[in-house]
Amino acid sequence: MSVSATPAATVSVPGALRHDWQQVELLALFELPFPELLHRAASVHRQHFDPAEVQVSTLLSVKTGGCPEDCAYCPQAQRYHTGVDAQKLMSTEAVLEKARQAKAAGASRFCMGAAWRSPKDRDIPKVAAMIREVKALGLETCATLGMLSAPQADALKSAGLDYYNHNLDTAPDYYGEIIHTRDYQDRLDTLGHVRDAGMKTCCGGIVGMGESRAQRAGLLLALANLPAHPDSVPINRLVQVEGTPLHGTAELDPFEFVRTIAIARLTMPRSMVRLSAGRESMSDELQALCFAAGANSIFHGEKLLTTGNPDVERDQALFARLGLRPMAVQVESGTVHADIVETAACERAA
Ligand code: SAM
Ligand code: DTB
Ligand code: SF4
Repeated sequence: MSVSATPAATVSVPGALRHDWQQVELLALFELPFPELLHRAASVHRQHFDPAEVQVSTLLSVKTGGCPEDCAYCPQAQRYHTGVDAQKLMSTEAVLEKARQAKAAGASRFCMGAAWRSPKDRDIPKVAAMIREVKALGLETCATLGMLSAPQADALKSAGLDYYNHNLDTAPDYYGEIIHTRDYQDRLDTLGHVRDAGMKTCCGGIVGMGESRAQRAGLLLALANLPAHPDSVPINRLVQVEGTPLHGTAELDPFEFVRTIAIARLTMPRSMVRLSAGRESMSDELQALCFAAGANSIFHGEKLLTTGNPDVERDQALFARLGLRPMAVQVESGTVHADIVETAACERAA
């Protein structure tokens, strides 16, 4: 099959910002020969970013486990027996200590996650205090706390929150297989409140949950056709946790994962595409293919929320081997460089 046999994939101007993607176009991209898809994604990546730079975020679970929702992938849902114990919201001082460590270890963005369906109004001042103090360290701030009302979004913005993470998780037509305790529109509403409050959005999903290729395209379509492309797009590969309904799901073909990254890059050219959960079980070669396909962000540090992530030494070695460096960020107090970078540079020089 020649490349020109897929006209829908060739007519669009590469790299242009569009919000009118069609399912047929995304499917045509998925069907491109792998080298052609990578070439297109890598070309678009270079129009907007330095392909040697990777944005580095650190995650902290500030409120773990005991969640009332039924997300079929999630180790923190109370109803599944996964061995994750419910804990209370951490103190601001304990969060700050972790944020200082994350900064020293090279993170430029610190993301605080809570296993809530949505925060209670009485939680907001506590989270706002964390946000204010983490930001005062010179880190970009991100939070993921579940559904937000418009006033809650405004309050978090006033505390200095830069990003709010809220994922669509999967395609609209697969969503009902995964979550029953909130609907797709609830997620779109929260994202609307976050945008209206003036915060940046971090929004992506999970692949490898048994969805079809058309449904992976449907997730990317829903993300790319949001009123504004998310500033960050985390693409998670399912971390299978014993006790969750999705434990035992057939593994996604790694090349299909790379295709998903490439099409996220092509359809949301200016967004940070984050190689998110699931990296621990990826080979260095698979991660390298993802960076070549346009991924330019990672979670750094040995833990995600409750599950593992590559250890710091492995990431430093990978950055050094691939010639990647952490992306600098502009914060009010100046430019911050992540030092996974410096370590990698030192190792190269040695
Ligand atoms: N409770 C809040 C919510 O659901 O919005 C915030 C935390 S929740 C853990 C954040 C995201 O983590 C989920 O939307 C999902 O995309 C991702 N996630 C959770 N468990 C995962 C798993 N086992 N594998 C991959 N991603 C996962
Ligand atoms: C996102 O999309 N992935 C991160 C972050 N946003 C909050 C969470 C991944 C969680 C993986 C399972 C765990 O560690 O509990
Ligand atoms: Fe709760 Fe979030 Fe896990 Fe769903 S993904 S069960 S809302 S912590």
